[in-house]
Amino acid sequence: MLVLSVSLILMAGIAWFFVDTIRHSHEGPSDDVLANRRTSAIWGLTAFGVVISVASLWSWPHAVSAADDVVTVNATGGQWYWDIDVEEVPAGRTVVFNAHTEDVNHGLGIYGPDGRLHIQVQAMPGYVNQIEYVFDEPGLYQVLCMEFCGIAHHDMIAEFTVVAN
Ligand SMILES: [Cu+2]
Repeated sequence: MLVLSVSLILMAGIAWFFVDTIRHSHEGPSDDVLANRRTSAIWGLTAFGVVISVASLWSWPHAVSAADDVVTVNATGGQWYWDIDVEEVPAGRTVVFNAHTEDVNHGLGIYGPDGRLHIQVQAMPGYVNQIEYVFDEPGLYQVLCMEFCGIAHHDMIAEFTVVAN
């Protein structure tokens, strides 16, 4: 909702700029006022873009916790399986998933006992993508593939259990 609101406000601002420019385009050749207005608009938008970029990217990249109580799970995808190196993870503790594949791109998606998607991360050959999560609800979780990767894409199902801590 916030993203939509900000997008609509920015689009309205850009639309106003275009309408205003078209309105003033009938006033004959460009004069100092119009040139100043353009210069101000360009510098204003540039400064605004820099502020928005810095503010929105400030917290990246997310540091993955290095604390001792972090549980690490290695999840390797392939056509067509998930190889998850744990069967149980504790609830209430940070779990770091190392997502990797042995062939093509896959998408690591983790669904809870209620069928809700909790987290997802792209799994790519040649990279280890990390995502961390704290499971609050014990139960059986499923790992599915979120990236169509071939004829048996739907068979990429693995499971692990979140146990009460
Ligand atoms: Cu896949």
